[in-house]
Amino acid sequence: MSQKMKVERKITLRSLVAIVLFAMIFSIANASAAEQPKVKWKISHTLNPASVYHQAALKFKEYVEDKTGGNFTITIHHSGTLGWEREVLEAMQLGTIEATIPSLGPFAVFVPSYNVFNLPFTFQGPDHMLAAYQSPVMDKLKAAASDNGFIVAEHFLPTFRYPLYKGHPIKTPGDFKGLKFRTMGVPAHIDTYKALGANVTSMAFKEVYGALQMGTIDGVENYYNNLYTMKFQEQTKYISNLPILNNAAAFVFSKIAFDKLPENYKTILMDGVKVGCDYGNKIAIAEEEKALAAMQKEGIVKVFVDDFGPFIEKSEPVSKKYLQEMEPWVAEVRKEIMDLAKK
Ligand code: EAX
Repeated sequence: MSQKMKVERKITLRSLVAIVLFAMIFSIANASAAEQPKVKWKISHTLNPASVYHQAALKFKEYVEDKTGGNFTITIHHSGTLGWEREVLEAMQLGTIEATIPSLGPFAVFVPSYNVFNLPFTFQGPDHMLAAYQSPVMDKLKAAASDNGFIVAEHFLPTFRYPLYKGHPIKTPGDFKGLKFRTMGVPAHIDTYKALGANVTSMAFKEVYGALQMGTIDGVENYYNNLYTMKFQEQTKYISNLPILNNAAAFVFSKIAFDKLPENYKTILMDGVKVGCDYGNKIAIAEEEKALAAMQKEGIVKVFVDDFGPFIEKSEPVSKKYLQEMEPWVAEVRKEIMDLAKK
Protein backbone atom coordinates (compact mmCIF):
# COMPACT_ATOMS: atom_id res chain seq x y z
CA MET A 1 0.00 0.00 0.00
CA SER A 2 1.38 3.35 -0.99
CA GLN A 3 1.94 6.04 1.60
CA LYS A 4 -0.83 8.11 -0.02
CA MET A 5 -3.38 5.29 0.18
CA LYS A 6 -2.58 4.72 3.87
CA VAL A 7 -3.17 8.38 4.67
CA GLU A 8 -6.46 8.38 2.74
CA ARG A 9 -7.63 5.27 4.55
CA LYS A 10 -6.80 6.85 7.90
CA ILE A 11 -8.73 9.95 6.98
CA THR A 12 -11.76 7.91 5.86
CA LEU A 13 -11.66 5.92 9.05
CA ARG A 14 -11.39 9.05 11.14
CA SER A 15 -14.30 10.69 9.38
CA LEU A 16 -16.34 7.53 9.76
CA VAL A 17 -15.69 7.47 13.49
CA ALA A 18 -16.56 11.15 13.64
CA ILE A 19 -19.79 10.61 11.75
CA VAL A 20 -20.80 7.72 13.99
CA LEU A 21 -19.96 9.71 17.11
CA PHE A 22 -21.85 12.72 15.84
CA ALA A 23 -24.85 10.58 15.01
CA MET A 24 -24.75 9.03 18.47
CA ILE A 25 -24.56 12.38 20.25
CA PHE A 26 -27.29 13.77 18.02
CA SER A 27 -29.62 10.88 18.69
CA ILE A 28 -29.00 11.07 22.45
CA ALA A 29 -29.75 14.80 22.36
CA ASN A 30 -32.78 14.15 20.26
CA ALA A 31 -34.02 11.41 22.55
CA SER A 32 -33.69 13.63 25.59
CA ALA A 33 -35.44 16.47 23.76
CA ALA A 34 -38.25 14.05 23.06
CA GLU A 35 -38.32 12.91 26.69
CA GLN A 36 -37.93 16.40 28.12
CA PRO A 37 -39.69 18.76 25.72
CA LYS A 38 -40.00 22.42 26.67
CA VAL A 39 -43.28 22.95 28.53
CA LYS A 40 -44.56 26.10 30.25
CA TRP A 41 -47.37 25.88 32.80
CA LYS A 42 -49.20 28.45 34.88
CA ILE A 43 -50.41 27.65 38.39
CA SER A 44 -52.96 30.00 39.87
CA HIS A 45 -54.08 30.58 43.46
CA THR A 46 -56.00 33.25 45.33
CA LEU A 47 -53.82 33.91 48.36
CA ASN A 48 -50.83 36.17 48.98
CA PRO A 49 -47.15 35.11 48.88
CA ALA A 50 -47.06 34.66 52.69
CA SER A 51 -49.73 31.96 52.47
CA VAL A 52 -49.32 28.22 52.82
CA TYR A 53 -50.71 27.79 49.27
CA HIS A 54 -47.89 29.89 47.90
CA GLN A 55 -45.16 28.20 49.93
CA ALA A 56 -46.40 24.77 48.80
CA ALA A 57 -46.58 25.96 45.17
CA LEU A 58 -42.97 27.20 45.36
CA LYS A 59 -41.75 23.77 46.54
CA PHE A 60 -43.69 22.12 43.70
CA LYS A 61 -42.20 24.51 41.13
CA GLU A 62 -38.65 24.02 42.41
CA TYR A 63 -38.97 20.25 42.29
CA VAL A 64 -40.39 20.10 38.77
CA GLU A 65 -37.93 22.59 37.30
CA ASP A 66 -35.01 20.86 38.95
CA LYS A 67 -35.99 17.34 37.80
CA THR A 68 -36.54 18.48 34.21
CA GLY A 69 -33.34 20.51 33.97
CA GLY A 70 -35.45 23.63 33.56
CA ASN A 71 -37.30 22.27 30.52
CA PHE A 72 -40.64 22.28 32.37
CA THR A 73 -41.21 25.73 33.81
CA ILE A 74 -44.00 26.76 36.15
CA THR A 75 -45.10 30.35 36.73
CA ILE A 76 -47.03 30.94 39.95
CA HIS A 77 -49.82 33.53 39.74
CA HIS A 78 -50.92 34.45 43.28
CA SER A 79 -53.62 36.71 44.83
CA GLY A 80 -56.23 35.79 42.22
CA THR A 81 -54.54 37.75 39.41
CA LEU A 82 -55.67 35.12 36.88
CA GLY A 83 -59.18 35.16 38.30
CA TRP A 84 -61.16 33.96 41.27
CA GLU A 85 -61.38 30.26 42.06
CA ARG A 86 -64.45 29.61 39.91
CA GLU A 87 -63.19 31.52 36.88
CA VAL A 88 -59.90 29.68 37.09
CA LEU A 89 -61.60 26.29 37.38
CA GLU A 90 -63.64 27.10 34.27
CA ALA A 91 -60.44 28.02 32.40
CA MET A 92 -58.91 24.73 33.53
CA GLN A 93 -61.77 22.78 32.01
CA LEU A 94 -60.82 24.45 28.71
CA GLY A 95 -57.10 23.88 29.31
CA THR A 96 -56.14 27.57 29.18
CA ILE A 97 -54.85 27.47 32.76
CA GLU A 98 -52.98 24.29 33.56
CA ALA A 99 -52.92 24.10 37.35
CA THR A 100 -54.49 25.61 40.44
CA ILE A 101 -54.81 25.26 44.20
CA PRO A 102 -58.51 25.67 45.00
CA SER A 103 -60.22 25.43 48.33
CA LEU A 104 -62.40 22.30 48.20
CA GLY A 105 -65.36 24.60 48.93
CA PRO A 106 -65.57 26.20 45.48
CA PHE A 107 -64.20 23.00 43.92
CA ALA A 108 -67.38 21.19 44.99
CA VAL A 109 -69.39 23.61 42.85
CA PHE A 110 -67.74 21.82 39.88
CA VAL A 111 -67.52 18.33 41.37
CA PRO A 112 -70.53 17.97 43.72
CA SER A 113 -69.29 14.82 45.47
CA TYR A 114 -66.52 16.98 46.94
CA ASN A 115 -69.24 18.38 49.20
CA VAL A 116 -68.21 15.65 51.67
CA PHE A 117 -65.56 18.20 52.63
CA ASN A 118 -68.12 20.95 53.04
CA LEU A 119 -70.48 19.32 55.51
CA PRO A 120 -70.27 20.54 59.11
CA PHE A 121 -68.36 18.72 61.86
CA THR A 122 -67.06 15.92 59.64
CA PHE A 123 -63.47 16.11 60.88
CA GLN A 124 -62.04 15.75 64.38
CA GLY A 125 -58.66 17.42 63.94
CA PRO A 126 -55.51 17.70 61.80
CA ASP A 127 -54.51 14.03 62.19
CA HIS A 128 -57.94 12.88 61.13
CA MET A 129 -57.83 15.21 58.14
CA LEU A 130 -54.41 14.01 57.02
CA ALA A 131 -55.52 10.39 57.36
CA ALA A 132 -58.52 11.15 55.15
CA TYR A 133 -56.61 13.20 52.56
CA GLN A 134 -54.13 10.37 52.09
CA SER A 135 -56.63 7.52 52.26
CA PRO A 136 -57.61 5.38 49.23
CA VAL A 137 -61.18 6.60 49.93
CA MET A 138 -60.16 9.74 48.08
CA ASP A 139 -59.71 7.79 44.83
CA LYS A 140 -63.48 7.77 44.35
CA LEU A 141 -63.57 11.55 44.58
CA LYS A 142 -60.55 11.87 42.28
CA ALA A 143 -62.35 9.75 39.69
CA ALA A 144 -65.39 12.05 39.90
CA ALA A 145 -63.09 15.05 39.41
CA SER A 146 -61.52 13.43 36.36
CA ASP A 147 -64.97 12.96 34.81
CA ASN A 148 -65.35 16.74 35.10
CA GLY A 149 -62.02 17.61 33.49
CA PHE A 150 -59.78 17.85 36.57
CA ILE A 151 -56.84 15.77 37.74
CA VAL A 152 -56.72 16.04 41.52
CA ALA A 153 -53.08 15.28 42.28
CA GLU A 154 -53.31 15.53 46.08
CA HIS A 155 -55.40 16.99 48.90
CA PHE A 156 -53.67 18.92 51.67
CA LEU A 157 -54.02 21.55 54.42
CA PRO A 158 -55.26 19.97 57.67
CA THR A 159 -57.06 23.02 59.02
CA PHE A 160 -60.52 24.16 60.12
CA ARG A 161 -62.37 27.31 59.18
CA TYR A 162 -63.09 29.17 62.44
CA PRO A 163 -65.47 32.11 62.87
CA LEU A 164 -63.75 35.49 63.50
CA TYR A 165 -66.23 38.30 64.14
CA LYS A 166 -67.35 41.37 66.06
CA GLY A 167 -70.63 42.12 67.88
CA HIS A 168 -70.94 39.64 70.73
CA PRO A 169 -69.21 36.37 71.71
CA ILE A 170 -70.56 33.12 70.25
CA LYS A 171 -70.73 30.42 72.90
CA THR A 172 -74.00 28.71 71.97
CA PRO A 173 -75.76 28.31 68.61
CA GLY A 174 -78.27 30.96 69.72
CA ASP A 175 -75.44 33.50 69.75
CA PHE A 176 -75.15 33.37 65.95
CA LYS A 177 -78.41 35.28 65.79
CA GLY A 178 -77.98 38.86 64.60
CA LEU A 179 -74.51 38.33 63.16
CA LYS A 180 -73.82 38.39 59.43
CA PHE A 181 -71.08 36.13 58.14
CA ARG A 182 -69.31 36.10 54.81
CA THR A 183 -68.93 32.67 53.26
CA MET A 184 -67.32 31.54 50.00
CA GLY A 185 -70.73 31.16 48.38
CA VAL A 186 -70.61 27.39 48.69
CA PRO A 187 -74.22 26.20 49.19
CA ALA A 188 -73.34 23.70 51.95
CA HIS A 189 -71.44 26.41 53.85
CA ILE A 190 -74.29 28.90 53.47
CA ASP A 191 -76.83 26.34 54.69
CA THR A 192 -74.62 25.42 57.64
CA TYR A 193 -74.25 28.98 58.87
CA LYS A 194 -77.97 29.59 58.34
CA ALA A 195 -78.81 26.44 60.29
CA LEU A 196 -76.65 27.74 63.11
CA GLY A 197 -78.74 30.92 63.11
CA ALA A 198 -76.41 33.39 61.37
CA ASN A 199 -77.21 35.74 58.51
CA VAL A 200 -75.08 34.91 55.50
CA THR A 201 -73.71 36.74 52.52
CA SER A 202 -71.12 35.73 49.95
CA MET A 203 -68.34 37.71 48.31
CA ALA A 204 -64.85 37.26 46.90
CA PHE A 205 -62.11 36.94 49.49
CA LYS A 206 -60.41 40.18 48.47
CA GLU A 207 -63.60 42.13 49.33
CA VAL A 208 -63.86 40.84 52.89
CA TYR A 209 -61.57 43.33 54.64
CA GLY A 210 -63.47 46.29 53.22
CA ALA A 211 -66.84 44.73 54.06
CA LEU A 212 -65.78 44.21 57.70
CA GLN A 213 -64.56 47.77 57.83
CA MET A 214 -67.79 49.13 56.35
CA GLY A 215 -69.84 46.96 58.72
CA THR A 216 -71.72 45.21 55.91
CA ILE A 217 -70.60 41.96 57.53
CA ASP A 218 -69.79 41.12 61.16
CA GLY A 219 -67.67 38.07 60.57
CA VAL A 220 -65.69 35.80 58.33
CA GLU A 221 -64.55 32.21 58.68
CA ASN A 222 -61.23 30.71 57.67
CA TYR A 223 -58.15 29.05 59.14
CA TYR A 224 -56.10 31.11 61.57
CA ASN A 225 -53.18 31.62 59.21
CA ASN A 226 -55.36 32.92 56.43
CA LEU A 227 -57.38 35.20 58.74
CA TYR A 228 -54.18 36.63 60.14
CA THR A 229 -52.28 37.16 56.89
CA MET A 230 -55.38 39.00 55.56
CA LYS A 231 -55.31 41.21 58.71
CA PHE A 232 -59.00 40.58 59.46
CA GLN A 233 -58.16 40.83 63.19
CA GLU A 234 -57.92 44.59 62.67
CA GLN A 235 -61.67 44.77 61.97
CA THR A 236 -63.04 42.11 64.37
CA LYS A 237 -63.07 41.26 68.08
CA TYR A 238 -63.75 37.57 68.81
CA ILE A 239 -62.75 34.14 67.60
CA SER A 240 -64.58 30.98 68.65
CA ASN A 241 -62.72 27.67 68.63
CA LEU A 242 -65.55 26.06 66.68
CA PRO A 243 -64.26 23.50 64.15
CA ILE A 244 -67.39 23.84 61.99
CA LEU A 245 -66.01 23.41 58.50
CA ASN A 246 -62.99 21.79 57.01
CA ASN A 247 -60.57 23.91 55.03
CA ALA A 248 -58.84 21.46 52.72
CA ALA A 249 -57.23 22.47 49.45
CA ALA A 250 -55.82 20.44 46.58
CA PHE A 251 -53.32 20.62 43.76
CA VAL A 252 -55.49 20.32 40.68
CA PHE A 253 -54.40 20.00 37.04
CA SER A 254 -56.40 20.63 33.89
CA LYS A 255 -57.06 17.18 32.44
CA ILE A 256 -56.64 18.52 28.90
CA ALA A 257 -53.18 19.90 29.72
CA PHE A 258 -52.08 16.90 31.80
CA ASP A 259 -53.10 14.30 29.21
CA LYS A 260 -50.83 15.95 26.62
CA LEU A 261 -47.68 15.38 28.70
CA PRO A 262 -45.21 12.51 28.27
CA GLU A 263 -45.36 9.88 31.03
CA ASN A 264 -42.05 10.93 32.63
CA TYR A 265 -43.38 14.47 33.09
CA LYS A 266 -46.61 13.19 34.62
CA THR A 267 -44.56 11.27 37.20
CA ILE A 268 -42.38 14.29 37.97
CA LEU A 269 -45.46 16.50 38.45
CA MET A 270 -47.11 14.02 40.79
CA ASP A 271 -43.90 13.66 42.83
CA GLY A 272 -43.55 17.45 42.90
CA VAL A 273 -47.07 17.81 44.27
CA LYS A 274 -46.23 15.38 47.09
CA VAL A 275 -43.21 17.48 47.99
CA GLY A 276 -45.34 20.65 47.93
CA CYS A 277 -48.16 19.15 49.98
CA ASP A 278 -45.86 17.62 52.61
CA TYR A 279 -44.26 21.00 53.07
CA GLY A 280 -47.63 22.80 53.11
CA ASN A 281 -49.05 20.41 55.71
CA LYS A 282 -46.00 20.77 57.91
CA ILE A 283 -45.99 24.56 57.94
CA ALA A 284 -49.80 24.84 58.14
CA ILE A 285 -49.90 23.02 61.47
CA ALA A 286 -47.04 25.08 62.88
CA GLU A 287 -48.46 28.35 61.54
CA GLU A 288 -51.94 27.88 63.05
CA GLU A 289 -50.89 28.35 66.67
CA LYS A 290 -48.60 31.22 65.80
CA ALA A 291 -51.34 33.03 63.87
CA LEU A 292 -53.88 32.61 66.69
CA ALA A 293 -51.39 33.89 69.27
CA ALA A 294 -50.52 36.84 67.03
CA MET A 295 -54.20 37.76 66.60
CA GLN A 296 -54.78 37.54 70.36
CA LYS A 297 -51.79 39.82 70.87
CA GLU A 298 -53.51 42.32 68.60
CA GLY A 299 -56.63 42.24 70.79
CA ILE A 300 -58.72 39.34 69.50
CA VAL A 301 -60.56 37.60 72.34
CA LYS A 302 -60.70 33.82 72.14
CA VAL A 303 -64.17 32.55 73.00
CA PHE A 304 -63.77 29.04 74.32
CA VAL A 305 -66.52 26.53 73.62
CA ASP A 306 -66.02 23.14 75.26
CA ASP A 307 -69.15 21.37 74.08
CA PHE A 308 -69.69 21.30 70.34
CA GLY A 309 -72.79 19.08 70.80
CA PRO A 310 -75.45 21.80 70.40
CA PHE A 311 -73.73 23.13 67.27
CA ILE A 312 -73.50 19.64 65.77
CA GLU A 313 -77.16 19.01 66.53
CA LYS A 314 -78.28 22.23 64.86
CA SER A 315 -76.23 21.73 61.71
CA GLU A 316 -76.57 17.98 61.20
CA PRO A 317 -79.78 18.32 59.11
CA VAL A 318 -77.66 20.13 56.50
CA SER A 319 -75.42 17.07 56.13
CA LYS A 320 -78.44 14.79 55.92
CA LYS A 321 -80.00 16.91 53.19
CA TYR A 322 -76.86 17.04 51.04
CA LEU A 323 -76.11 13.35 51.43
CA GLN A 324 -79.64 12.50 50.36
CA GLU A 325 -79.29 14.67 47.27
CA MET A 326 -75.95 13.18 46.22
CA GLU A 327 -75.28 9.74 44.76
CA PRO A 328 -75.35 7.03 47.46
CA TRP A 329 -71.59 6.32 47.24
CA VAL A 330 -70.88 9.83 48.57
CA ALA A 331 -72.59 9.03 51.90
CA GLU A 332 -70.40 5.90 52.04
CA VAL A 333 -67.31 8.01 51.49
CA ARG A 334 -68.36 10.35 54.32
CA LYS A 335 -68.89 7.41 56.63
CA GLU A 336 -65.49 5.97 55.74
CA ILE A 337 -63.90 9.37 56.36
CA MET A 338 -65.61 9.72 59.75
CA ASP A 339 -64.58 6.18 60.72
CA LEU A 340 -60.95 7.10 60.14
CA ALA A 341 -61.15 9.30 63.25
CA LYS A 342 -61.75 6.23 65.42
CA LYS A 343 -58.61 4.46 64.22
O1 EAX B 1 -59.01 29.36 48.90
O2 EAX B 1 -62.31 32.63 49.76
C1 EAX B 1 -61.87 32.03 50.75
O3 EAX B 1 -62.33 32.17 51.87
C2 EAX B 1 -60.78 31.01 50.57
O4 EAX B 1 -60.36 30.55 51.78
C3 EAX B 1 -59.66 31.53 49.76
O5 EAX B 1 -60.13 31.91 48.53
C4 EAX B 1 -58.58 30.48 49.59
